[in-house]
Amino acid sequence: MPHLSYQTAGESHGPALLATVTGLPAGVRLDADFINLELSRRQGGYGRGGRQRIETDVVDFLTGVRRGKSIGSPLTMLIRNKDSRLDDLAKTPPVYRPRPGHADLAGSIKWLTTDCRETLERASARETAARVAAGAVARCLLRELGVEVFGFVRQIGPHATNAQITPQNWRDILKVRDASETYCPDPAATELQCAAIRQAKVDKDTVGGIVEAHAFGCPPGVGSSMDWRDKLDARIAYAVMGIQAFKAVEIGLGRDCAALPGSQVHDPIHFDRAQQGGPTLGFVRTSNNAGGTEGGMTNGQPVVVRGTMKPISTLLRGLPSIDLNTKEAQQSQYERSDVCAVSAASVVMENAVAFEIARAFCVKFGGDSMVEMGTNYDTFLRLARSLPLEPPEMTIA
Ligand code: EPS
Repeated sequence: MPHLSYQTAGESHGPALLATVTGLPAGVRLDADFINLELSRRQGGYGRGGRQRIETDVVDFLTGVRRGKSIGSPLTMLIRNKDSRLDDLAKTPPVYRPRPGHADLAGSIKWLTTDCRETLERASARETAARVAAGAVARCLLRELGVEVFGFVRQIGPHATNAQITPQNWRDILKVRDASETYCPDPAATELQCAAIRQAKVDKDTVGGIVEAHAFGCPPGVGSSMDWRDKLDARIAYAVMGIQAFKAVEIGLGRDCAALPGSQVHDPIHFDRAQQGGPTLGFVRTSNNAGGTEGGMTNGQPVVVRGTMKPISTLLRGLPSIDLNTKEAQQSQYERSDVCAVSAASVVMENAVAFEIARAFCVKFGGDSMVEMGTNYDTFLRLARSLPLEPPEMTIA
């Protein structure tokens, strides 16, 4: 059986974007409204450019679905681009002055052309719409197993929130996030973030930030420590670093663990019989510095991921660059873009993280249908709750 996987296709100004999800069990209820809501959230956020006023991203299921449920075959989704003009030379002219920070220079050399457009059309963050669609499909599967993923903006420019997210409060925090123009669950921080974006626009500059995703409801033991390629934290890091403009990823305490002693980093283990029926199986922690993963596996605590997005590399005022044809010094070219896309990036990361968690669930509890997968999952939980399965071996002194 193939592993749950996805591929995207499409250029920013081509006719459409495509996402193909393979390895999805049959019988997953595909909530088109939810998928489209995630797509529209990705289009939003303070600081977005003119493109989002043109597009209304919605999925068309082309393959793999019958009567609203997956049927086990490759699932293809199409998102049409209204601003489709790739072959129109007047509307999509060549780009000869690469933008520092963008894929322009490296791509042009790689594909032996001086026209950066051939690279930038695919490198554009427009492609993330297809990734959100794939991640939202994965979340439809995860929901059937009681797993929810919540993403938000932690910081834009220097303005951060110190909101604490827990399994108990995240649904309330989600409402505060949804009321924020920057998707930050903190009205005071939102105001400062919007002001920073406004100032960047005046300065013809751009701003980056930090986004965070929390996954709730994962039991211990999803992922693996047997092979580095199957470590869940490694897979998540790979997926997050694959998002346009991301320069860092952290799990839990992340790089802050470097300065602290082990006694302040590692999360003490307790057993709470009252919580045995829940996804933690009763193995609770007084902190979650590990961000829900130990040894590449979930440990029953929320999976906590942070990603850092650099400021967008398309600046209205340009940056020192060259003309690739003449090699003469020139300011980099301006293409319509966003001043800040950190809010959109929070939606992209939460869905990209969800996909990796769903993938690991399919590896551990896999089956050809959701019924089979659900049964495997329940069996695992039952066995894990009845540990030890055999009386512990005693050593005789
Ligand atoms: C984007 C669409 C693009 C850009 C942006 C993201 O549309 P256009 O190029 O037509 O304005 O606004 O792309 C980038 C940030 C980039 O690096 O290329 C979208 O739909 O998210």
